[in-house]
Amino acid sequence: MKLLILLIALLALVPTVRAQQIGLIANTDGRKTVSLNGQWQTIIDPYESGYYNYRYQPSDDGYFKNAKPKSKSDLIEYDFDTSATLNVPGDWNTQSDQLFFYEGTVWYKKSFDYARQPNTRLFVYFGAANYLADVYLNGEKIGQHEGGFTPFNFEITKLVRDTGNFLVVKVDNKRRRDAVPTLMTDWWNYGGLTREVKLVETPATFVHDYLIQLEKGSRQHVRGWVKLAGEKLNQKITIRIPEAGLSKTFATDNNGLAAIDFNADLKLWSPENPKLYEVLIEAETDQVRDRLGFRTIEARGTDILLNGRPIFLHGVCIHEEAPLRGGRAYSREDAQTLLGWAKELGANFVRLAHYPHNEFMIREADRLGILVWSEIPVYWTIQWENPATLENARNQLSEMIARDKNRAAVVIWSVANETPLSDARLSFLKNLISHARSLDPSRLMSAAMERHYINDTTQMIDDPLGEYLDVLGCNEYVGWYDGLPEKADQLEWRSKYQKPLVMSEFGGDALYGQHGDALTRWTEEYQENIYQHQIAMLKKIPFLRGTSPWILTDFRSPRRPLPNIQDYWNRKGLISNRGEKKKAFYVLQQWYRELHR
Ligand code: GCB
Repeated sequence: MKLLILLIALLALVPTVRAQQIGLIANTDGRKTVSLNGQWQTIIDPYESGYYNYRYQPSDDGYFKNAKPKSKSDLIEYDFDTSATLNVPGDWNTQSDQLFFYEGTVWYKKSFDYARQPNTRLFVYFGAANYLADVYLNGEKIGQHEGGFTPFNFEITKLVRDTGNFLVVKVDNKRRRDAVPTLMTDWWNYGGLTREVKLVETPATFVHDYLIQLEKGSRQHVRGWVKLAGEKLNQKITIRIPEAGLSKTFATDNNGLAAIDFNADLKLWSPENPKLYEVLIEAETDQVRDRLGFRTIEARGTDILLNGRPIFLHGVCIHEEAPLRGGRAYSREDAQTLLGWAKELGANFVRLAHYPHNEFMIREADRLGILVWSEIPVYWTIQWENPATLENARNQLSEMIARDKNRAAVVIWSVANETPLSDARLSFLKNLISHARSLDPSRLMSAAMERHYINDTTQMIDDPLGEYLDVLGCNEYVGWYDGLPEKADQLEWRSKYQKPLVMSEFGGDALYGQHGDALTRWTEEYQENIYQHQIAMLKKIPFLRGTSPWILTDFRSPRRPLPNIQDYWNRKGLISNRGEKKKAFYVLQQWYRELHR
């Protein structure tokens, strides 16, 4: 009896099984996965009653318990199983009229069975949840994630059961002053589980992450690392590139880390020939495969060099909005349509604004040979002095780089868009830049900076941030917010820095089908006029090495209410939200065709 009491007392001391957390698993594509996409049961919870009790304390009995009445007298005021459903992936705003402008909490629930094999580990992986996600499995909290555009995963090995699992996610897209982005943006705050959700199975010790790429400036030397996670950290790692007849073996250290270093004669990836090699990363207990391109990217003087040769980035900005269907883009087909239009425009480059886009975009860009600028939503007026805001931005940057660092298409990481000058801002952004460089020493760093007039006809680029960047980015709206289109004709651009400039935004609004003379706002002719004068001006900037006008397609914005013209759309698209090409599209296309020759 005493023994029994002792045993019960001991058991009470054992903490409840808590799920472990591990950083992002690289390349879940190359693994055994089970999709949790499809309809999820959802509860709209504007007061967060499923999370807080009436004293506004976190409740032990929240909706994450997925409770059911045990008797006919039991009182339970929610029921996932009879609630409405939403499709995952997908924003909630475009799936239900009552959620169109909604900003708050929605609870999602999905049930699943999973017979886990011995010696395997299981993770639940989210492509993205905007903005704050609290994740529970079988009534237990497994983690929280902040940031609406980057992937995350939680381990559920110990909590998962063969049958009857319920995964509950509280997704909250309320804007916050201290968040990244902050309260004010010029894009729709689409909420929800906006990207795919899946279970990822791995061996007990597995290839957690890797970086395999050409060393900066070298066209033969492949350098990188492979990292194992698990108990058996000392292993042999073989990197194989069958098509190149390559097989190289390395050993991991006690932390499971192996340095990769070998010479290879590989066809280089470029927009003209986006060559991808199948690469196998084989450990003793695991193997993953990936398709990798090999290329170098450098900035020298005012030039951008791809594979050692100067290149002009002729591109366009894109928001992650689904063409034709509307709402957040999330699928390979969405990526193919958007990047297909960019190709038709003659682009070899896209700026994916203003946050990391879904992985299909990057993978398709890799396949199509389109160079990518990828950025985090450090936009306008972030809280520069708030250490938690900095930590949040650093984390979003880490997650963006963790997911996409092996993609040849990505050549530029950008840390900020149009942020106002101050010492606090500079030290915040310097911190992000050195963080990115420590995670990925090979890519170019940029930001859309501030610039100003030193007289009526001279624009000066001397933002102190420029000193820390490899590529200068500038947004300008001469002809739209800044004078009339002709103003561009007299404009001269100067820079304090001997560095390449990408004009990362310019343009103006036009409603497709609205016609008039070239000085009537909102007409296709006005927009066309802007592009004509802009192109003439851009051609005269000696240090210009790229352009990404604003923007490929019209996109939703709560800041754009003008009836019958905007109707909550930013109309700066070269293509309308219905896929119709405006006149300016053809003006730009013609210039890009000339550049291509
Ligand atoms: C900008 C912003 C972009 C806006 C655009 C506009 O400078 O970077 O997010 O949507 O201007 O249309 O005003």
